[in-house]
Amino acid sequence: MSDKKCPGCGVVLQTEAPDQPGFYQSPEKTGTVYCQRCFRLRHYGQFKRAAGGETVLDREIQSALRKSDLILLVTDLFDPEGSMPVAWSRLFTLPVLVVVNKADLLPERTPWAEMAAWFQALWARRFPGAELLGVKVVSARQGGPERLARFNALKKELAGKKVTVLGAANVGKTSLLTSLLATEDQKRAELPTVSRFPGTTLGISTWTLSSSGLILYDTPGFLPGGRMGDRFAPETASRLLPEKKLQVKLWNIQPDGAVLVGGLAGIWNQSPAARTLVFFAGEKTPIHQSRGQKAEALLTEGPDWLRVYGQEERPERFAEQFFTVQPGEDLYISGCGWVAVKREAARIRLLVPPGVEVGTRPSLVGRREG
Ligand SMILES: Nc1nc2c(ncn2[C@@H]2O[C@H](COP(=O)(O)OP(=O)(O)OP(=O)(O)O)[C@@H](O)[C@H]2O)c(=O)[nH]1
Ligand SMILES: [Mg+2]
Repeated sequence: MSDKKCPGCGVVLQTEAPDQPGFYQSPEKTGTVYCQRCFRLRHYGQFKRAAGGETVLDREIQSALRKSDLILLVTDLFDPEGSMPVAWSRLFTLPVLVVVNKADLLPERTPWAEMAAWFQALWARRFPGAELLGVKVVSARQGGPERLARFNALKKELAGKKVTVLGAANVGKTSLLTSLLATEDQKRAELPTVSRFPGTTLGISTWTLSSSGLILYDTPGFLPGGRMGDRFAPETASRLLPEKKLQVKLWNIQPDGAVLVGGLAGIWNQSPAARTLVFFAGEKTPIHQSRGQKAEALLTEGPDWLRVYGQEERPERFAEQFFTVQPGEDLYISGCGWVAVKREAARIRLLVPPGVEVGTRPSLVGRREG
């Protein structure tokens, strides 16, 4: 068997087992060969979840880390906590450059630079012992001349280094790598596969940017488990993520008023008076106002117009938690969105499927209006 890898997903190509990763059909084919799974994903948007090989993955990642000078940790602006889980401190055996991706999702007037300080503070809270080289805010989706300038600057900063690109699934590691490759003059016949589904990249692939002597190892994303999408099928996970913009709704919620998010989260105002709350979610996630018991019944029932999950994925139960959220703070629901509280502190009752990470934090956007 050859050890040639699929340039799309990084697994070793093979012609024997059609249901295993790396399978391709035309052994006589020369030039660029993608595996069948990448071919179908690239051409028809059809995604097949690959059986997990976590131990192999861990071993491969450790071997990439041993060859590297630094880690480029890709994080998702939409889900800072979900893309920086505390358990990852064991991986940070090298200096880490944090790249905050998907900055294009920010509301127009929000300066990108604010995000760097915000993520740096989150890093300090989560990984106090690890070495942080800096925080860069980028968008692999951004167009125009600014994009090239940003990625050229990043490339320059990494010049001559060997870098492992790490992060949670779907944060845009491969998109970022592709953006760096696009700064090179020479056009490549082979490019890695990017998709809206978590679990696209399956093995480690090595990419060299010869103009700057930069070597990048792209890696498969981890499923941290605390993100809402990690608990559902890839289609549902993908539907929860904003693609082009954040959905933002500012509402005055009466006492016992509730807001339901995608049939997956219920947020009740349990303060003695109305509260101004701002809801942030992906643009495909329905956000619906309701009240008291009726809201709870709707959440459990999950009618078609409310739910983002598939019929067979209905959560068996929801866990109840209570929070007092101060003005200038968010209540975040990892991988699903967040609620910002304005003017007065709000007492909130929250229902989400068990295991989803939730908590309060300094507001991510619009702090000065708080
Ligand atoms: N809005 C927005 N979407 C992005 C950006 N970068 C990547 N995406 C989208 O995020 C999704 C995941 O991108 P990938 O590059 O495949 O993510 P990954 O981290 O390599 O994912 P795995 O290989 O599954 O670990 C795709 O739908 C991308 O188009 C960005 O800067 N902005
Ligand atoms: Mg990838």
